Amino acid sequence: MEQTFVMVKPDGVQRSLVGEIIRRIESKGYKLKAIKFMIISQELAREHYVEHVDKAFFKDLLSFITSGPVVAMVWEGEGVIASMRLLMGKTNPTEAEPGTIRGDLAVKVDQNIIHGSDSPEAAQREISLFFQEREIIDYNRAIDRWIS
Ligand code: IDP
Ligand code: MG
Repeated sequence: MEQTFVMVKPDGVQRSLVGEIIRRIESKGYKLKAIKFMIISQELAREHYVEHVDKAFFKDLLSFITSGPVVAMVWEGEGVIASMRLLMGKTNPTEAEPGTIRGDLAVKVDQNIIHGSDSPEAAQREISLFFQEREIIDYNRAIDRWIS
């Protein structure tokens, strides 16, 4: 079953939106596989955002993402990688549709409260950056037969 990496960024934690964000993903029907409350190191931040190393905003992005605790998670379900991107909404919250997490809860592109992997390759890479295999939990839910 497909898995993706999701993170409530430091602004989401500071704004007490962790529960609201998890509620939306849970309500959709996806299954929580791993979760960690942590402060990201400079090294991990660089590695996570390596695709943006040449961007003008890279330095600010690193200081932002390391500025406070985040909630790192693995979520599982059918089509979860692309679907999570839809639930999140566009990168720039001013362009994100109402009904999406960013569309409903954020305003600025550099404070857009949530990260989600953008492809199967990114999902695999990011999951293994943040989690060891033994931290990803296999379990059954009684409701799974109503969802997948
Ligand atoms: P994504 O988070 O929707 O995948 P990316 O293009 O991968 O968006 O960019 C990573 C993060 O970098 C964004 O979520 C946002 O926080 C930040 N970012 C992207 N573009 C800009 C920008 O133009 N100015 C400042 N920060 C940006
Ligand atoms: Mg991205």
